[in-house]
Amino acid sequence: MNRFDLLIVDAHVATMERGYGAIRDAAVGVSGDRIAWVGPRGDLGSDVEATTVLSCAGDWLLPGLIDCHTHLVYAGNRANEFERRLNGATYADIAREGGGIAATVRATRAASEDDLAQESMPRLASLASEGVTTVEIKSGYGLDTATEAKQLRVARRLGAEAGVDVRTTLLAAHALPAEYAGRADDYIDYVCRETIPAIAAQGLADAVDAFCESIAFTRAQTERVFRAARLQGLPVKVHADQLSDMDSARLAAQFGALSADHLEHTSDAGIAAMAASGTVAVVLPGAFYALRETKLPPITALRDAGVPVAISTDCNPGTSPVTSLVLMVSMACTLFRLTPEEALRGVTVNAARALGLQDRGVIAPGKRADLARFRIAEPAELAYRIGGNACRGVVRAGGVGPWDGLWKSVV
Ligand code: DI6
Ligand code: FE
Repeated sequence: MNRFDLLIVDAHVATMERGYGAIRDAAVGVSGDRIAWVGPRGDLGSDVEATTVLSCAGDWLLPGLIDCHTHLVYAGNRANEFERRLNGATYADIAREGGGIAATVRATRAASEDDLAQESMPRLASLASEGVTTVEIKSGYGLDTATEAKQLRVARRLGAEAGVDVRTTLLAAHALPAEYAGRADDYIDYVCRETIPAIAAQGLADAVDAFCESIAFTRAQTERVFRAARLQGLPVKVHADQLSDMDSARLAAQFGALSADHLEHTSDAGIAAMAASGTVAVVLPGAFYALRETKLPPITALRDAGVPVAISTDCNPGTSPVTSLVLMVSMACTLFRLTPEEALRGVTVNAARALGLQDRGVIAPGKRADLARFRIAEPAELAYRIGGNACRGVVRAGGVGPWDGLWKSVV
């Protein structure tokens, strides 16, 4: 007798275990917050009982989607800068004039925790409505310990309120705050001696990140941040080689980083080092698009080296004001030439890996029961569509979220 708390039938399943891992006319059994069974419906037999049975009405079930890189907790917006960039100003010009990240820092420092939560919740809700069940949220718009902590608390709170599993990342090394103008090493001292230990002591961060770039922090400063994170037992990530080759992907690999993100200017040496360390490459089509970048991330070299590739929204007010992960799947195929299979693995199994999570990203026995239901004829359709929302239901850690159509029965 197979006994489940939840049984989902009339479904096609893409397990993402190998390739798509497609099983047509499948069923998924859930016990507690874990997947207990997945396979062809016929293999389940008739000797089965379930507290709740849900029909997918012929839709596809994928692992709950994972957005592994966002900055979605912030105040204000920067539409004015986007207009200025279209009129010829560069991102770096605007940053040098005290705009850019600094503008969002001013607004975020001034906002109360409630205001920050209220402004940011629609961004998380938009991702959740698309079948996203895990989201990484970075700080980085406070640039002082108190405001970084405020951002991270709001991130955790939003997750609890939206029923989405939020992983938090401390990104105090995002930009140089005005009060440290011309004193970047002093600021990094402060981040390493005060901010990282204080945030770690409060248990507010699951990882530490840094922006290693000519308009942000040097390779040596980034290395100091990594060492301070390691002292607190926190894994690291880096915004690497986005606007120039800072050799920061190789630095990330040297520290066994979970991921190196952006990578438009990463060298072959950086890619080889990532392949050796198992560091995941996170590519960000939204920032590439909004900055009207022309240098593509080295997808072929990453693929040939066997580096796992993940995709995310990089949701932020400056370079990627987007709250659709599925649109990023489409753009990663069209702009970066990932295959639809690679792109969907980029928001499931590889995205989980970029967050150091082994318990999700695939549909397999023992894994967290995060599932997303899509009204599509085949998995590639999620990459083929531009816009629109094909999600028809989610299950989060075994709990049924919004679900289209009738519950089949309660027995
Ligand atoms: N790289 C980016 O593209 C964002 N942060 C980073 O390190 C930009 C963030 C912003 O402009 O607000
Ligand atoms: Fe980012």
